[in-house]
Amino acid sequence: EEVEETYIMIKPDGVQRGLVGEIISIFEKKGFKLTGLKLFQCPKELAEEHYKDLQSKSFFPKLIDYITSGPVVCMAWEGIGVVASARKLIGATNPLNAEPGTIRGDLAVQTGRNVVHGSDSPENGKREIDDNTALRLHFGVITPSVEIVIG
Ligand code: DAT
Ligand code: MG
Repeated sequence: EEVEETYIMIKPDGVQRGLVGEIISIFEKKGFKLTGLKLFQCPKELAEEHYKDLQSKSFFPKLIDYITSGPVVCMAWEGIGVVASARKLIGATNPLNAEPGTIRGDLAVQTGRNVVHGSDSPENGKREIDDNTALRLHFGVITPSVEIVIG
């Protein structure tokens, strides 16, 4: 049980449907720590880099069109076991297979409109937040946590 970071992205449909607050709230209530947040129009090249593992899939062009179709909310969340836990909170890739109580299970129907992305491993979490030069450049806003000391 290690402190990890995961990259969570609310996809264009989630932003357009006004689900940003609800989705952020799920991770906040679980107890994870928000360490970075940005509303961002993803350029095509960055979307292709983000999903490069899926390059050979037939749905790849549609996936890129979808992700670049409107602003996304890019977030970094930190906590013990946050990568796997966030994947559980998000639910299965196909929302019709996602359990009720999960984000995709409750809020989505189509795989191609599944509202939210979450890193699938601590390594990819790190890559998606830190190691990817383009993402870091655009994400840019990750700030060290601020400690408020009273008294
Ligand atoms: P996940 O987002 O659950 O990690 P993934 O990494 O396998 O799933 O795929 C990334 C995204 O690509 C997924 O959220 C939606 C899209 N996608 C995956 N499989 C698909 C398919 N069979 N048809 C259409 N879109 C698909
Ligand atoms: Mg994935």
